[in-house]
Amino acid sequence: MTDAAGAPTAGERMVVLGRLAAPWGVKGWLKVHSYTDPPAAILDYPVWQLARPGGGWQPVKVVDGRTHGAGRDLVVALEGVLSPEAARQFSSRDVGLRRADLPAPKPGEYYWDDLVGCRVTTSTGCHWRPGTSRKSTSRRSASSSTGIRRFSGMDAAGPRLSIEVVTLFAERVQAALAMGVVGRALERGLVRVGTEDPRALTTDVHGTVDDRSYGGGPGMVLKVEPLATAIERAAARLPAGSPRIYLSAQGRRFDQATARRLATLPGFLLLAGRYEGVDERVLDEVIDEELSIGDYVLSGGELAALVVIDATVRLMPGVLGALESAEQESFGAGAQGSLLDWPHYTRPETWRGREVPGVLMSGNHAAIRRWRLKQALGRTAERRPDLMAGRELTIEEQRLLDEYREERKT
Ligand code: 9D3
Repeated sequence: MTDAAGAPTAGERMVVLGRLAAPWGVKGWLKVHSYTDPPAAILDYPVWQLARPGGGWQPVKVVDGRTHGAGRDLVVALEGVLSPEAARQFSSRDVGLRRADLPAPKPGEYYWDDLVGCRVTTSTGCHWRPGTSRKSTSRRSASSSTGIRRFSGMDAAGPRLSIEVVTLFAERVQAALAMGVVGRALERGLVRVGTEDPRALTTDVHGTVDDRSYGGGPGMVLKVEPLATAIERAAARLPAGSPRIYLSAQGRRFDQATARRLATLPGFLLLAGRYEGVDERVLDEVIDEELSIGDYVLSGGELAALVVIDATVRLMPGVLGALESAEQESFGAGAQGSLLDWPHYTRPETWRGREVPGVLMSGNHAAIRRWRLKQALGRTAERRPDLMAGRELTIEEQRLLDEYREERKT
């Protein structure tokens, strides 16, 4: 075991755990943006290595720390750093550890860093390559890489949700899924999304997937074959019983409750239509359910499929950080029905003569919570009375809503 308190020598493999941000408060604390999973796991290590601006690392002791807000941010006190001025010198510097100082992962768990450059195959046949892209804001030296992410379920579980999309635009669907929260879930192997393109199954030289509508009129209809074959091939890659869902303007409206239901399934198939639609007999024969994402006309089902996947995947355990999920439960996706969000502000304090509401600057957390709940209730009642209709208000909520309306009048 290396001496954690000593500075690493050149050439030792370093793993970046996070990045120090701005000074916080008056006692020399600093904000930290953590890359570990969960974010607070960075606090499990009492001594960090701090990247020097000119290269190299120096050890620093963490004497106190806790989570701050609902993202990957924490606040910490470093030994010997007692004023905001002292803390400022540490801003914007990476913190990390020697790879050798990290604990051995449990069986079936891997550090993301150790897999970079490898091709990973799970027992269920899902392939991907762990990459080095993570936070666009983090700069990395050649000797360090991406931050530690303990990856589990690789041999035993495999992806917990398997999705297939049947579409004429398979590559564009895959490209759109590579972004953001869903892209990360795919990268981590929590979810897999396969695609099947009916055009690839055609036998004629033109790759014909559509035909004229019986009865006449403009617009083409997706042909029975090769669509049915594509659906059945995609379905064969899913767990038995996975529902087959057709996205269409005639479907039942997709909502958060449907996303919650889909997130509990081991798999589902989405059929994205094009042209005027799909031959009705395919729907009768191989489709279980029809969903629409709202009352407007799209050019095809692909964007709707992406909406359904995004809303569903972010509800799966482990996809969002613990703090984001907790926030989601207390608001958006709660069982009592949802409220609209409250207003958000960041620096500067005054912008074009507009001030940040004073209560948010007060440091009075009880008052801030009340203000936010009041805004959420008031805005929901004003903008989405339909959401309020299904909601029982507590005495406090009713009082806050009355206050909101009273303040609006003046
Ligand atoms: C004759 C009317 N057609 C429009 C010119 C009907 C029509 C056909 C195909 C309307 C839309 C589409 C394509 N739409 C979808 O595939 C779709 C969709 C939508 O348009 N709105 C909301 N949700 C969805 S899910 C799939």
